Amino acid sequence: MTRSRAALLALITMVALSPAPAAQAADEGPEQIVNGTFDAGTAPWWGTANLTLAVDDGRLCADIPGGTTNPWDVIIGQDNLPLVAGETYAYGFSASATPGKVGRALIQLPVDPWTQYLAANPELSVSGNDYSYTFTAPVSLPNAQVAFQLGGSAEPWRFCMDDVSLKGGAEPEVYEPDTGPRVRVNMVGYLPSGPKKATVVTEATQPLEWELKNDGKETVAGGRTAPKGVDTSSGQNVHTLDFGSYRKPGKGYTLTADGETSRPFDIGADIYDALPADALKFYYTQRSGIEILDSLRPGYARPAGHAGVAPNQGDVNVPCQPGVCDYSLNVKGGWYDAGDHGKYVVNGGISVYQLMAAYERDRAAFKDGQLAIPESGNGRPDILDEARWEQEFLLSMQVPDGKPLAGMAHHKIHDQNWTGLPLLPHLDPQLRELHPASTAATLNLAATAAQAARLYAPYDAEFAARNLKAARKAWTAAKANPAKYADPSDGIGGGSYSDGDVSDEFYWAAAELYITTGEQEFKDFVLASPHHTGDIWRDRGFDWGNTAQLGRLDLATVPNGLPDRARVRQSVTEGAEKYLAIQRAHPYGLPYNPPDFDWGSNNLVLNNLVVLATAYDLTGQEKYRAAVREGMDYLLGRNALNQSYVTGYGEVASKNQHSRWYSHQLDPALPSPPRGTLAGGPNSAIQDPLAQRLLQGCKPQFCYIDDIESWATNELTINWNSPLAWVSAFLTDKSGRSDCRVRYSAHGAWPGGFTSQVVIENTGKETVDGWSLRWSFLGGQRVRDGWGATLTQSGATVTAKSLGWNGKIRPGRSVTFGFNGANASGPNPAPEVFHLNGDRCK
Ligand code: 9MR
Repeated sequence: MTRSRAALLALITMVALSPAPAAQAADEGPEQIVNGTFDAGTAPWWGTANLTLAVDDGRLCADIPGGTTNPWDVIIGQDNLPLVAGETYAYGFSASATPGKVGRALIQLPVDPWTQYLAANPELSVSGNDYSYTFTAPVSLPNAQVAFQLGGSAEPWRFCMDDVSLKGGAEPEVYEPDTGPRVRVNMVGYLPSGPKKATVVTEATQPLEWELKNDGKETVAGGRTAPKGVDTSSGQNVHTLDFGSYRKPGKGYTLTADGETSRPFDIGADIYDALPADALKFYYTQRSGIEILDSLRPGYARPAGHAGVAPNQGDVNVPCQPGVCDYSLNVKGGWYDAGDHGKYVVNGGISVYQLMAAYERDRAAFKDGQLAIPESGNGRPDILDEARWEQEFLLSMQVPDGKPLAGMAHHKIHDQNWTGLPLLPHLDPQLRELHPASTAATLNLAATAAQAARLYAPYDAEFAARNLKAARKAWTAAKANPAKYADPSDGIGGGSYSDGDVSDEFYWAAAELYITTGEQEFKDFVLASPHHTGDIWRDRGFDWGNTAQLGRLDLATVPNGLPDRARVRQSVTEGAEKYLAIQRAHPYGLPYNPPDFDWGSNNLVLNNLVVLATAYDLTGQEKYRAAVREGMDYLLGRNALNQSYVTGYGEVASKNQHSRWYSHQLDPALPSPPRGTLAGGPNSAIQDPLAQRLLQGCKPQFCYIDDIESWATNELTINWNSPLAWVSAFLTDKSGRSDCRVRYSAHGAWPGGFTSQVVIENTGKETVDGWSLRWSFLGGQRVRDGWGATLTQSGATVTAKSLGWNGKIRPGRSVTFGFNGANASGPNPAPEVFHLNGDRCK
């Protein structure tokens, strides 16, 4: 609010649609405008693309461009004001114009036919006046719009306003989420051999009886709950119940306790089987620069976005922001980041990394044809084709040779101004711009390109080599420009993704470059980095701005020659122990529990599950796998809101995530987000106006609303679906642990080739009768010919099968086979993970 406001009460233009007493009553009603005093900046006020809103001396001011034709060519507004039919409202504001002008003040329907409930033409003066009006709402509406139409002037002028107030009507709606039955379960289900826990919201302080019923309503198990007191993340008094000993697969189970019956759930080994592909299919409909085909995604077809066809202005020839560079780049393709049309190298990086990491964890799980994408059937795993769509974009963001900062990567490319919803990508008319190069973006490129270099080597040597070259160039450029930070205030038209500490990105990039090349420079850098030995396992989880964990996880799991590798692997289990302790103390089984939940908290939960899952991969200890399984329960319904955060999974699931093209909530002709889309989830900071209106004072788990307008709690993004894909692939990994030990040794090497010997030892008590041993090569190694086994190779995955005479391995005995192979360039490290007859050797 301005402190220098004239006390003068000027002549008031009245549109009095109701008698004075009602006006007084309305005046005393609740305030409907959010931040009408601009004490909290300009949000949630918006302006048309030709405006920059700013707070000046406590008022909202803007320079109004000249040369426009219609009043609506320049607008400042606020959305989502609730109106109640028959109620009278008092509307007021103060405003000034330099030079004086007549403005247009409207309260209206926010969409065609733009019905106006109040329309006034205030005469604005240089010294400023106060204006007030009353009107009676003819309809009830959850989302009326306050608009100041300021266009139509040949000359530019300056507009300022303050103390915008709309009072009256019903008390602002007290939002009460429908949380359904008080017994909270994973609505998708439980794995037969996994933990099975539920949470009961109750006032009881003593243990309660519980019953598990099958779909025939027969009680099949029972017990007593464990009171846990008040949970800080929800403010609820809760009990937990454990029915883990019941393992019989079936559909439609329910749990009853305290007179409440949970929503139904299944018990089955296959409950997550479709989730990895669904989580990954999301990326195709996020693609930029390519037509989305109805034949591949029924209901989601749309023309190519930003492919150089009007009204799009990009992305084939994108200039820099003024003063940033003197060239333009073709940066077509990639994935749209989220519900916006922006494409960001920081964030694209962690997303594509996690897809490639899921593949690197278990190559055999990912096949050609799984994702129904245009590249399906090309003989390469679809997950690599999908990741490549983004990786090609990241490569295109590198500053060309011969230009200042060559080798660095532009931080991002997006619209000049924020656009409204809905807006299909191909209809976006905004100017797109390249933003300055940043060290963080450059290191994201170096890391993912180094990772791509090794993963694509078996499929496409040219692409692998192109990535390695780009990675080296990016690394050198980042070393030369180690502190070029993205501007945190560069958040108009796109997110800022700024990060003032890139030492973790340096570590991640060095780790990937070292794993891929084995070279001393990267090894030295890794060993000297504080992130190599520090406790990097933050409670809040890793994310786009905290990436040291990505390097540490890969150094632990991907074969490499680090001298302290055992310690690195051990450090992952230390992180896992931390998350396990948080989960065990949490009555909703959540391995994440800061006092305030972060933006995108669901992805942080998943990233903590990635650490737990990696600890299981490294140690085979069941407690870590059980923790991953239990953590998933939270995302699929065992939570304070009793809802699943994955579209299409569970009886009540997020379906209105913030997006400009899956905008079904705003336009029934458009689709909802696809099955398998993760919502960002509870966010204590509730930055968007809808959440601010409805969720004020929320306990962390309640800071969420499944509404398209809630961009702070309910967006979808490429870096949130990526850990969902990773974790769900882990959950569907059916391989157990097998009593075997494999010794893989090099018996000879020559330029371009090698001979390996493999010994399989049966460390168990049962005779193995017929064996099949599977592993993956890290480099581009190829098996040529072998002895003692039938060897086949598909991409990076090699399978060795016993012959008639050596199929039996008795307890304590071993068999040996060998082969000649061809090397690719690079270190070609020996494999470390072996599966015997489908189960991983301990
Ligand atoms: O996910 C990002 C979150 O960590 C930040 O706190 C937030 C504010 O900078 O931005 C989020 O990212 C958004 C990005 O800036 C623009 N595209 C949508 C992203 C998800 O909301």
